[in-house]
Amino acid sequence: MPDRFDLPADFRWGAATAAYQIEGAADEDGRGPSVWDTFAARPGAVRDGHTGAVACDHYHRWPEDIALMQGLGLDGYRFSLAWPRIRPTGAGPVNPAGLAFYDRLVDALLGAGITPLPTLFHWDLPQALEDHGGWLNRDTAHRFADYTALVTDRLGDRVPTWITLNEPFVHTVFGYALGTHAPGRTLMFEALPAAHHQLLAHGLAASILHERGLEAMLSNNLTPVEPASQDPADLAAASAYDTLHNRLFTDPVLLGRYPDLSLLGVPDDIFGAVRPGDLDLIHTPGLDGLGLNFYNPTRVAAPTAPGLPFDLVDIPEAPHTAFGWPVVPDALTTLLLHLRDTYGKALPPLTITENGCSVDESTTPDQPRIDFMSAHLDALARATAEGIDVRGYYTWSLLDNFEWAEGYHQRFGLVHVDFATQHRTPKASYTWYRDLIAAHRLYRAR
Ligand code: IFM
Repeated sequence: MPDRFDLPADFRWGAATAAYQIEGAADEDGRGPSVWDTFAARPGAVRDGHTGAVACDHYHRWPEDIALMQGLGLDGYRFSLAWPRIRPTGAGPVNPAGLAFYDRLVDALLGAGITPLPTLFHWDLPQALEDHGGWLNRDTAHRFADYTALVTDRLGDRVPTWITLNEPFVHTVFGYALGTHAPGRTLMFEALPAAHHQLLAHGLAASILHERGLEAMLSNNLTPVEPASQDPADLAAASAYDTLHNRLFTDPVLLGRYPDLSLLGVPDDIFGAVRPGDLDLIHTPGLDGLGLNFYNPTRVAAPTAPGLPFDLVDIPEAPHTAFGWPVVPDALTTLLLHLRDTYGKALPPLTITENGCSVDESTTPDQPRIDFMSAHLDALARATAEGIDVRGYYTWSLLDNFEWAEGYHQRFGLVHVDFATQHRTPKASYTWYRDLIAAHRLYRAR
């Protein structure tokens, strides 16, 4: 049975973070407010009133964090750029200090032999754009294109590959449909224009990247969906959920069309958001790589109450992470085989741009994270042995950080952060990952 040592010789080992989750320095050097600053200030929005105002103070401590990456022997580092640090109102003047921060970071990464893999948007929309409707406003897609152009003018000479958006599914559903993330809108299916406008933003940005000779990727949270039973009602519910979570975002980009949205009771033109030519703008630039953020599969049953066309149910036979997410490593192999079977030649090379788990370190040592990562990497190797082109693995996350509505309560890092002192302490999983990276290099070089 193939295992992680059978991953390809040129496989890229990485770690991932995101700006609002680690940078802090929310009011420094001209950064503008983001939707997450506003949301986190709302009483009850984030557990225990935590905010990203200081987070891991990475804005000041990045040299120490790059040294930690070097200690791991990483090939690549995935991080995100804070749009409100670079263009504080999303559309107005550029903030030179913001651009200069990322310029220094990129140079230092390259100096350390680590390839930067930036994400342009990881949920921290400038608040000024949200005040005009955020992703419900088509204009935001054009502002994103402007921002892509100005950032790549500055960094494109040193950074060859860019991820446009992180997890548009999660941002749409948690941020605009359910209101558990910023900007806290509760529009249910009427949130879906926000999905379309993000996809349009991706397409416009991908064209700009290609015009500059750069590569464009898109990262989404994908999940294999399993029906709770073979009952036709459960099968229909699973199909509806698969449409919402996976196909709504992947089909337009890879196939140039939306799936059948009538399963969700949503009109084909997504409440008038889809205009003639939009699907070409989304699809035609093509993708140089699809980023998969994988955490767990989803079991779905027929709805038990009016409202949504599905119920999400637990997978009780699986172990669970501290966050309560089921741990099913084989589901990663299933997902990768399913993507190949569904998209065939339209599927670009894949990269795991996030995978990891939170561990309750007050009661448990770090072993569950090591078990999680090793089992998922073995599952990945079983897919690459079947011929699926997976180029790299970026674990979530380098550091414990601000876990959105959970504040600092979920620890996903390979490095422990004491949020009172900002002291960083590598965990057992850090040493394990470092040794795995070194051993894989040696093994493949034989
Ligand atoms: O912390 C998040 C990240 O920002 C996006 N993907 C999932 C992670 C864990 O919830």
